[in-house]
Amino acid sequence: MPQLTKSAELFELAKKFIPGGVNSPVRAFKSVGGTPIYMAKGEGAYMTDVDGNTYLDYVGSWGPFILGSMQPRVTAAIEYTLRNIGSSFGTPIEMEIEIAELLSRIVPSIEMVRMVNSGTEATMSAVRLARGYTGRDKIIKFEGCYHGHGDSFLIKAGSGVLTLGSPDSPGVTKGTAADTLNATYNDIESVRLLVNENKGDIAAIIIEPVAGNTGVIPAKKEFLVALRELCDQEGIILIFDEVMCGFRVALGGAQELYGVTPDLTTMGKIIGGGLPVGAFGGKRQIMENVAPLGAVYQAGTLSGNPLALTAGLETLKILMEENPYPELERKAAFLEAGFRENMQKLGLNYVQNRVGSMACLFFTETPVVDYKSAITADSAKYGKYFHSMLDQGIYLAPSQFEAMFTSFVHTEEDLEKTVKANYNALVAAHQ
Ligand code: HOZ
Repeated sequence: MPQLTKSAELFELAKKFIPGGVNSPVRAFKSVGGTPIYMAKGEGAYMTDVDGNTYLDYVGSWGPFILGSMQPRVTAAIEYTLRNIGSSFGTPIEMEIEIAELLSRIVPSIEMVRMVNSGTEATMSAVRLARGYTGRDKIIKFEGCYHGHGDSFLIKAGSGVLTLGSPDSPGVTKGTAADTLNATYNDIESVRLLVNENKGDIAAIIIEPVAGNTGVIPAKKEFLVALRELCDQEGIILIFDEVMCGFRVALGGAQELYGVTPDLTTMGKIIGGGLPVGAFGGKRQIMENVAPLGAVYQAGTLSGNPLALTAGLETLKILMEENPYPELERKAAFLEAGFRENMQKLGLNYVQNRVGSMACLFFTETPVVDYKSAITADSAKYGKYFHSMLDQGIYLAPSQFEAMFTSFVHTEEDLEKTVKANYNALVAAHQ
């Protein structure tokens, strides 16, 4: 069991100056109990905390580290840019064209793209663009999907708000809440109903095509196809939020995997290679409405800064050159099979959802296809499971409703260790 003396001291100090002691809520460990662990160093698939304990990392900075932390080529490229180019100019730079061209080559829906600084900025901007383009106000999202912390999205949202058990946030105006309609994931009739009740008023439907913030919930292909058709019929902009699943479930994201092309796509995480980045892009006809070409305003002091672009570009180049996806699938499937075998031995039958290297073990026997089925999972059991894994040196997301990310640098030995730890943690969860 790790000694966490220094982490505990730092958390006490942090609470004096930072709300809840953290800069993003889930990492506060509120739903799993205990106090957060302060990390001192990350390398490959491992993190070491301030007390000197080392953990096998399945959070990967919440998604970006598909190639592991401090990937040597990415680190060298960042270092080169910092020493030879600079950290920010606030002017156009050539690298912006390189990444825009690359993204338009990789992601099926993208013809034009705008770089921003986070996934939240990307989704807020994409929805504003959809509203500006269509002249309509309302949007449809899905219960339990999380699209960052923009006001429009904090209605029945997933991720931290679901983890803390308050999926609606104070501070969102009644007007904004009224413009956000919530449908049921994987249920096209629930979407049709809202569209018919709000005929001609819906600007956009935004969805995580692999939901990753209510645990992991794959969309059914026929559901995405039906969404596409409905949007075409009704003149609604279909937005895929691929901040989490983009470049993760396939190089071209969920849209490549499912063969369904949205009008706009939001991106982040992997395309920042561990530095803060987001992007939104899509059909030229729509993107041409973004300022200064069009009237829909969007801007950012650090947007397109060379450091973040370098990290993203190098990550994308490695993904293109090495095609880690079959290997990632094999590794994540090994974990899934190992966990299933452990559960069989223990007479347990919990649900595992997985798309490529995004996975979730839900502490429920109810198939998880949407928000309502996801919240049948027993968070208290997950908390015990989480702490037992942690005691065995494995760092999972401190919430039942987040994804477990396997990376390219998890070794056979790491995976075997994880399967063994899973057995012990399943036992611990039931004591
Ligand atoms: N809410 C994000 C994960 N889905 C990030 C959480 C964090 O960085 O603490």
